[in-house]
Amino acid sequence: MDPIALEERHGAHNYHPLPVVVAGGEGAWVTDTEGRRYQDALAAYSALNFGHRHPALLAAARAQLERVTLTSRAFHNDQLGPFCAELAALCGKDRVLPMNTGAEAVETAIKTARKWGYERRGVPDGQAEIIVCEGNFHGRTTTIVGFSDDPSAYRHFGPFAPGFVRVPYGSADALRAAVTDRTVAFLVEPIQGEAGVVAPPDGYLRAVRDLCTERGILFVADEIQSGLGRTGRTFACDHEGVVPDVYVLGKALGGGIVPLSAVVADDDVLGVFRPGEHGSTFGGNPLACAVGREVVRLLATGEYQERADRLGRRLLADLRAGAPPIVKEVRGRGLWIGVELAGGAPTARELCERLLAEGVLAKDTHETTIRLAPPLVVGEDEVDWLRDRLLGVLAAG
Ligand code: IF1
Repeated sequence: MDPIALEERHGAHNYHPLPVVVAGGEGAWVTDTEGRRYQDALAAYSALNFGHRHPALLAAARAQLERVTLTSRAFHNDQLGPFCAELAALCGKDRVLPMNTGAEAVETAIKTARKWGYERRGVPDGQAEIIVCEGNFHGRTTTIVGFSDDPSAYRHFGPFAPGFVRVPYGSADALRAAVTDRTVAFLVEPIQGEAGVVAPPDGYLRAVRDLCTERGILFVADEIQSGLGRTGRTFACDHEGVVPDVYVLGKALGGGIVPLSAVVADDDVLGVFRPGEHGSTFGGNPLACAVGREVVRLLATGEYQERADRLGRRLLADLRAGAPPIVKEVRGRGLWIGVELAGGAPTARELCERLLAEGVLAKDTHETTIRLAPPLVVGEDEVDWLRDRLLGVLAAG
C-alpha cells in the first residue's frame, strides 16, 4: 500500500494534510517521493527555524547517539545541567524545567503557577484561577482544550478542568477587570499563531507586564511558536522590551530533530517544585539536551534573528504592496506572516493547494488565512521566489 493509503487506513489523527508525501529535506526545501522539490514555508509550524537537517544540529545529535540517549531523571546525565544553564542564560532566568512537547510544557507552567499561587501567594488550595485569551492555542491536552474557544479543538472532549477565565486578546483593560485575589497567572501568546498570526496592539505586552507586576500574578508567555528567532528577535516579548515571569518554549528548541520543550523562570517560581513532584520519562534526556545546547548556541549568534527581521520586513512590505483585492490583510512580524483573504475569495486551503503545484508548502488556518513561516535559514533569493509564487497565485484569484 502507498504511504497515504497506509496513513488513511491506520492513522487516527487527521490534519487534512495537503496531497504531498515528503521524503527528504535540506535547509528550507523538501522533496517528495517523486523527487519534486518544494520550499517549506510552514517549517513544521516553526519547529524548523534552523531548517531541515541543519548540519550543526545533526552533528550534535550524531555525537550524542554514540554516547548515551536516555537515562530518565532518576540519574544525572552530562548534557542536562549544561543545557539548563545555557538556556537559562539565554532567557535571563535562573532555572529550566525540561519537557518534551509544547503542551507538556504548558501543562507544567499551569502546575507551576497554581503551586506558586498556593505556596507563595496564599491562594486557598484548589481555587487558583489562570486568565487566558480568546483565540488561544496552547496545545491539545484536555486541560488545554478546556479553555479554548475553538469548538474544533474542544468539542466532545469534556469534562474540562475548572480554574480558567478567558478575556479578549489585546485588551489590558479586560485583563485588569478579570484579575481576582485567586488569580495566579496570565497565560498568553505574545503573537497568536493559530488565530492567524495576530499581533496585539503596540504596548499591550508592556501593559500586561506592568499589570502582572502590580497585581502580583505571573506573566506566562507561551513562546512555543513565536520564540527562538521566528519574529526577528530571540523572543516575541523582546519587541516591547518585556520579560515575562515564565517563558514556555518548545518546537524549534529541539532543532527539528527531537521533541524538546521547557519552562524557564527564576528560583522564586520554579523553586516551588521539590524533587519527585514533577517529571517525565523523556524530559531532559541527554539526546534532546545535546541538540538543545546546539540550538541555544545557534541563537546566541543572533544570525537567525537578524535574518528573520531583515527578510521578514521585506517580504511583508512586498506582499502588502503587491497584494490583489482578494487579500484583506497581510500581517506578521519577522519571518512569520499571515495573509488573510477577503470574503468571496477562494479558501486559504484552495490557495495552499495551488501553492503546492507551484512548489511551495504552506498551510491555512481558519479557512481564511494562509500562514507563512519559512525556516530562518532561507536565503534572500528564496524569499523572493516564495513572494513571487504567492503573489502569482493570489493574482490568479
Ligand atoms: C496541531 C496549531 C500552530 C502552539 C503554541 C503550544 C503548542 C502549539 C503557541 C503545543 C502547537 C502546533 C500543533 C499542531 C499545529 C500547530 C499549530 F495550528 F495547532 F495551532 F502552530 F499554530 N503553544 N502548535 O502553536 O505544542 O504540543 O504541539 O508541541 O496540534 O494541530 P505541541
